[in-house]
Amino acid sequence: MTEITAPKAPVTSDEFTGEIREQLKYTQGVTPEQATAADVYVAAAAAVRRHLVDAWMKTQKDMVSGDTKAVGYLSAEFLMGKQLSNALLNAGLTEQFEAAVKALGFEPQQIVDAEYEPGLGNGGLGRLAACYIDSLASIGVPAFGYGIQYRYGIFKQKFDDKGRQIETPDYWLANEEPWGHIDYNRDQRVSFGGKVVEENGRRVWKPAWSVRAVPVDYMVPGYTSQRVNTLRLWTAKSYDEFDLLTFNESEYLDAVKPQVAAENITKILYPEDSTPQGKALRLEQQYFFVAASIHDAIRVFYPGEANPDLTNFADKIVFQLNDTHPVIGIPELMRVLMDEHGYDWDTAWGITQKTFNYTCHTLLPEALEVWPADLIGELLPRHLEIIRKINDQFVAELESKNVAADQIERMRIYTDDERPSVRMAFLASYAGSYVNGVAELHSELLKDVTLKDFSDVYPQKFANVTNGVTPRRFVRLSNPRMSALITEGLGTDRWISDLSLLKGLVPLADDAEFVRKFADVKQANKDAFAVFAKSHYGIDLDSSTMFNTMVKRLHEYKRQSLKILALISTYADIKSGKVNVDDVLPRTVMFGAKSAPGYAMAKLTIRLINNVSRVVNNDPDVKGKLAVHMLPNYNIEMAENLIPATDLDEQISQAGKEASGTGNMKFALNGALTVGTLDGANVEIRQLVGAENFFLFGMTVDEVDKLYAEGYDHGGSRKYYEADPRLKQAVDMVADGTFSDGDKDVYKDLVNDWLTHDYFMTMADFGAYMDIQAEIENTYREPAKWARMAVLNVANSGYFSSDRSIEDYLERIWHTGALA
Ligand code: 26W
Repeated sequence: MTEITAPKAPVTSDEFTGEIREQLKYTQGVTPEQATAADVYVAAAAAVRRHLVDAWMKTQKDMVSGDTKAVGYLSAEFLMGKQLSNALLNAGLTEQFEAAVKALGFEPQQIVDAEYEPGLGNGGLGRLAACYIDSLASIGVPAFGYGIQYRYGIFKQKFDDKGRQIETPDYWLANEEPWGHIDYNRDQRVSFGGKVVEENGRRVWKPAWSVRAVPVDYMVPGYTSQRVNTLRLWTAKSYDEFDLLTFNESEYLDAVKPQVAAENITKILYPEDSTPQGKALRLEQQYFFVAASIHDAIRVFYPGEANPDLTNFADKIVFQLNDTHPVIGIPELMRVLMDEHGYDWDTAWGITQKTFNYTCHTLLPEALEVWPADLIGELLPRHLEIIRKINDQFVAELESKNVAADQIERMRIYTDDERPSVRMAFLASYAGSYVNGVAELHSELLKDVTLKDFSDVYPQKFANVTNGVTPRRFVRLSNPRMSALITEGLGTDRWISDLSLLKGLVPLADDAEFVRKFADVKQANKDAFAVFAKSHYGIDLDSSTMFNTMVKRLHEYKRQSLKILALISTYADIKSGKVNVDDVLPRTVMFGAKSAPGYAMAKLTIRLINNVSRVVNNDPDVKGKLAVHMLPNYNIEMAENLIPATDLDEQISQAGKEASGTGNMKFALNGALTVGTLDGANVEIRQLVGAENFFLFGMTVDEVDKLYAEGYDHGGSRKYYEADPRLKQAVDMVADGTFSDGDKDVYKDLVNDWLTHDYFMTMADFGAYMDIQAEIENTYREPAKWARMAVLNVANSGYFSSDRSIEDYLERIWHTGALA
């Protein structure tokens, strides 16, 4: 007998149909006959929301009245994906919904498709935040996600006739958005500019202009926990004319200009991923949401108190800083405690240190935000004073610990050169209680390299929490066929809230019948994706070929170039007859990747992939053997459809560059095998699923360092090009115009980089990458063996649930837990 723990329906199908009809009639004003799929979507969303309200209110009440510390997850990005299916699952209303929409004359998929995906994040960091708030709610930890409701999310990606990326605006709020509730009655004032004056021996900030921060609240329902948390995204509104008149004459003109532009603060998500822009507007965004959130937390936890005792603030809420983007919250809390609540420096410092922790999500030094001090001084003069004082205190502390002068110089939060700047990662590392990396290797490298000076002085601050992904969205919802098989195999569906139970599938890897069913599920998912690809992208996929996927942001360190060069090489070998076409394993290679709009090399790589795709897919010589597609606009919906349909996943970053990766976890959990380097969480995936069930290739971090030391990036790559005819041929084909109608200029920057610089060592790892392909193909030719390996990947990947990550945060960093 199968144990079912999924939430039970609170109402019958007929009752739920009635609730949707009520919404249609009384809120939307349409009859069921008039209702379109979009109407029914809005009505269903409102109806399911009503079922979550009681648990939402109870969670808030218990959070404030109880003594369980809450978590405030401060993040500039929350990449949530569509909400309806997740809300229905957690409310126990999926079947009722399906029956209801059929009764109204629709197919469930039509209604789900009517939702527009919000894109309020760039990639891994934003999606991780979304997984974490799902897990916090599912475990029952009281929590707020605090962020920004951008009016334009990540751009929509199209390709022009030359294969170039075209960005178009993502106006996701063009139609009714039924999930967010804008709460004008819980607004906050956020101020900027002006100056700091001395009044009665105190420093007093006289800002020049203010913005109204209005919260938009999203319910975050837990799975089977009866808890519903809040995602509070702030939107900027300008105050009215009356408010402007309170400024004195001389400041009026200065005041009015930004006031008019106030709403621009939350207008757009910066599409930059890993290279900070240093733009004033971005700092405004960061301060805007963090200042509003800190004031909001005080309002929530000290309701109605004019003079709250904030000495216990860190017992009420702990703030997790999701990368450096919210780090300006540190001087803000200091300012609030001192200037608004009258605490002295030391008391404020003690509270602040206990309240904040910092997660670093990168290893690229250029991705660590550094703000020019004069910019901070212009926008936030009081904060700059506080930062400088923190720096002075820090330097004094280091001196008292006898830290060497040159090390102190390297560690300064406020640099003392001719153009002083503020290093946000250093500020966070000093001011917070804990600093964590996002995978074991990454945390080690943070300690040994990126933040070595800090870990030497403050070793007890450094922790690891390996990333995770929510099994609700990325297994249960995205892969219903495999989920049903897992539940059948385990005899329970409890794995959805305790993913370590997947271990129970290990013995089934030796059960031929189970493995066959597993392979059938994969095939059905591939067939379904072919249908999806036809309707969404107009392309024909052959689902009898191996589906080989590489989806992630386009970045040189992730090495999409390595994959495309390998592909070109295979193509050339088939064309030249070097390999017999009958010996080629049929493959469909799919890429999905957005490039930052200003990242020339990444954009050129997209153009190359599109043109390789054009040439290969139109070449009758390789038909049925090799197909390449660059799928446009990679987003959560595409991930949910493509990952369960993938046989082979590419995680081929240069060792020591990918902090963790989370796509890698989603693929392993959905029964794809990984070809990957020893980087980020690949290391842990390989350890857990077993080296024999993972296709490892390429240099290690130490080998990479050794090559750099030999001067690789100053001409070292050419040696590899000269030595390996496969590599030479592939590079030459890009250079000679094979993929640009004979135009040798199009890819010359790319080719030139490969041959003279190649910072991420694509050339050096090419040989190893080609060699592993033979092993991959031989394994794939034994379907039962491949499927068995895939089963073992699923069975041993339970560790990568974001529930486990959150448990680790609770134990190692937050020191709190679930509500009673
Ligand atoms: C504006 C500058 C900027 C923007 C974004 C700097 C840095 C970032 C992020 C840290 C980039 C990011 O998304 N990092 C990814 O975080 C994931 C979640 O921890 C990891 O799995 C990825 O390895 C890491 O690249």
